[in-house]
Amino acid sequence: MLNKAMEKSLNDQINAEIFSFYLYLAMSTHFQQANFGGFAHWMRAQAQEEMSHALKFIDYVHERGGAVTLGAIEQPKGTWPSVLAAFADAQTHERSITKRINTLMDKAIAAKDHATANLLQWFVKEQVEEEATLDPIVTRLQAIGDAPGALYYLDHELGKRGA
Ligand code: OFO
Repeated sequence: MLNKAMEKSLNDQINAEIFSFYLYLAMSTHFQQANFGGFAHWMRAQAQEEMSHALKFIDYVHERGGAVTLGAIEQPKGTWPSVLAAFADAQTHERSITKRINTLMDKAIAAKDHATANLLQWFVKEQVEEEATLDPIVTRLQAIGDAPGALYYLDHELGKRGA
């Protein structure tokens, strides 16, 4: 059985994961409207991954006999002034999610909640991957600047992302 404080923290994280879904969906629609089909595809795949994170936490809370309470989701931004600005926002967002996961892990360890710590271990590893995926994209976009050829090449490349 989850303790109440942990149940609340996990519910907050479910909200954060759904916000992540919403943020990347907003970026995807923004790119689609800007005719960057590859970036739009990449962001949609990212959004789907975020929803799977939310569902993983939801399933876990239920498995532990806890209650899921779905709250309001903050409205994400709708437009970005450049491709770099959107991916830099994604990078900043992932770094903030990493901090959240680390804080959750600290709480699970302090509460001697080994099961939750075990679940969070998966997310610790996932955050390493998420940051490692975004960092080089942001670095490339910084190098590309406004060069349209290179931008469309990267758009094409990111459009090949699998699920
Ligand atoms: Fe982007 O990893 Fe979940 O939020």
